[in-house]
Amino acid sequence: MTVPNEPGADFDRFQRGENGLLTVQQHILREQGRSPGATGEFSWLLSGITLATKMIASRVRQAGLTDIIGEYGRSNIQGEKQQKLDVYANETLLHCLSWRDSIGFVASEENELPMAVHHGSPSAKYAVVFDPLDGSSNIDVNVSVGTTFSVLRRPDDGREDVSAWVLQPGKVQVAAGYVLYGSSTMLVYTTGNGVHGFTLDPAVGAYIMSHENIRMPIQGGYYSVNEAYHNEFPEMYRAYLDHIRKGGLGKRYSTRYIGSMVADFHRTLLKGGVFLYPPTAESPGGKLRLLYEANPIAFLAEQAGGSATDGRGRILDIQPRSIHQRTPLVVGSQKEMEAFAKFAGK
Ligand code: AHM
Ligand code: MG
Repeated sequence: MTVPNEPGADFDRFQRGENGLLTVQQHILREQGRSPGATGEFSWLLSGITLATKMIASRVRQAGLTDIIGEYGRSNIQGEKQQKLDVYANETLLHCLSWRDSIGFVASEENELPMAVHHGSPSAKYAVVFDPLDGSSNIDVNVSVGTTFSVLRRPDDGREDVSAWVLQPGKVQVAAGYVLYGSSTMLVYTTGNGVHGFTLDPAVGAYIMSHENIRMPIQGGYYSVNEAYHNEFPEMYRAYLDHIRKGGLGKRYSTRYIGSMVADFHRTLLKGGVFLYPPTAESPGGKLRLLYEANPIAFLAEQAGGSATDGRGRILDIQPRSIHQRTPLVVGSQKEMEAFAKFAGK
């Protein structure tokens, strides 16, 4: 028996998510449908990230109840003490991504070297780099943490070494994003076609579209930097911050600094403003990692109408030399970034 469509029924509106029920998986499929020849591999890859981050979110939510708070007893490659949740988050992402045969290599903040997944296979088309739990020193005090990720395409020049796969400038990222484990859990991602935000509905276990096509305000009202290091910042950063404090951007600013880059950036993305992690005496090359922290954040910022620099040039133009390379980072709205460029002599 055939069931005729009700006359006038507009089923497209369901696919457009106009009923407020578009999941991230549906959104990825819809985005993918725009590129001819898309095979579905990419949405399967991203579903590895969404699955892993839902598992991480669940652990983060139970942090005070289970024996998951505190140090793991080892340090990572950066010499930083690993938290138990860092280890859980890393292993969960590695586990979920290892099932995706479109992935050739993965690289994590928590592992010294990238890991080969299916790189020998002709169907392996992507490398994924991530920080499994950014800002994890905040876990013990119930403050937001996040996961950042960046997806890169297999080099098309036949080079099969891991450096060629992973050490690519941010401007060629295929997709990037973060998950913020905050008062709610949110996934924010881009594939170069705008920035979209999804909130995890814990009752159904799905990320539901909550922020479509996020645009950063042209100017915000917050600057975000670790003021304790002020005297160590290079002169141009100190002069820029003084300029903001003295009302040089035409309004009174407040300061906000959470100490979790994902959370500090998320506020900057939605409310505008500027987030800075300049060079310091302890980290003269900056603290944040280029490949899996600065690059995804810079890609998102540019897609939302902002920009990101290392104080010398565009973050996304930097050719990485090593996997855990650090960089200074200044990211924010148009007006704040234009003012910074003047102080940076650009
Ligand atoms: P992590 O990857 O080891 O967690 O370190 C990165 C974090 C960022 O989330 C945050 O912006 C920065 O470190 C805070 O550092 P500081 O305490 O020096 O201000
Ligand atoms: Mg980290």
